[in-house]
Amino acid sequence: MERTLVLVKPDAMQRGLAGEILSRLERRGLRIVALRLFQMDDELARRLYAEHEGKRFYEGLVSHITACPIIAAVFEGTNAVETVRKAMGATDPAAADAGTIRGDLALEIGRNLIHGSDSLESAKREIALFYREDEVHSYSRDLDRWLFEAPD
Ligand code: 3AN
Repeated sequence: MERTLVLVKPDAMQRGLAGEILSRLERRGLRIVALRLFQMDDELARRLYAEHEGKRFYEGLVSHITACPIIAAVFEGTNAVETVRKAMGATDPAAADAGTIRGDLALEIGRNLIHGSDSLESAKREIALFYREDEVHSYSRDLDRWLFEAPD
């Protein structure tokens, strides 16, 4: 079982797409183990996007992600990191496949609706930016045995 961080970004919140985005991931079978609505401050945004510091789109990225409340969620499941990345689609929605969140619902790279951790290592770092360990829940659902061959 893997865990991954998902952010429903300000453009998605403003467009009323939070439910749709969370629902797509939940219907895939992933389990929500943490969820919160809150507004990121400048410092947290800069920590989250540290790898992009200095790039020409960096300041725009920071001001966009802090523009209004967002949803930070942790999803858990088999191959959660890769599964969420595939469901998101390519970073640039223009290149994202139909059937993906970005390919179906977005047009531009700076308005691409969703963030998902890009590796297990990033997921661990990013989850820790948003949640204490005891805020990420461990639980099972009755249907898990119909989704996971080895639920525990
Ligand atoms: P992803 O969100 O697919 O993991 P990253 O981590 O490379 O993509 O980029 C983080 C965010 O930075 C993207 N979601 C996008 O909003 C923004 N971004 C990345 N590359 C560009 C770019 N070339 N121009 C504008 N914004 C970009």
